[in-house]
Amino acid sequence: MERTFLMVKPDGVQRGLIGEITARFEKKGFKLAGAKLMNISEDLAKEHYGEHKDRPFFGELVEFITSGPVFAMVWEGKDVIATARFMMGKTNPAEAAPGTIRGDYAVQVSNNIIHGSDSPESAVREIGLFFKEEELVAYEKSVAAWI
Ligand code: 3AN
Repeated sequence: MERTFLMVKPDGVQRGLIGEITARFEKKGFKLAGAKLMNISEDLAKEHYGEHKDRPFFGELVEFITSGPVFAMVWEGKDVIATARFMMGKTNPAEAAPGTIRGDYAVQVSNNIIHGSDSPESAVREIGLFFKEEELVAYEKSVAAWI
């Protein structure tokens, strides 16, 4: 079963959107495998966003993501990587469709509420950066047969 790494960013936590966001993925039919509220160190932020290190907004990005707690999660399910990205909406909230998380709750690209892995390789890398294997929980969910 596919896994992805999703994270409610500091703006989402401050605005009280953890419940609203996790509810969307639960109701969609995905299975939560791990979750924690945590502060991101500067080193972890730089590693996580390594692909953007030469972009002009890198400093701002690291400052923002370390500015307060984030809610890190691992979700499982069929095509969860692409489907979660679709549910998040486009990176720039101004272009994110209504009904998507960014389309409904965000205004600017620098504060766009949620992060989600963009490929299977990123998902493995990001899950490994944020979670130890023993923090992920394997269990049966009885509704799975219906989805
Ligand atoms: P996504 O988060 O949708 O995968 P990426 O990987 O292109 O988008 O960008 C990573 C993060 O960098 C975004 N979530 C956003 O917070 C930030 N970002 C992207 N473009 C800009 C920009 N032009 N100005 C400020 N921050 C940006």
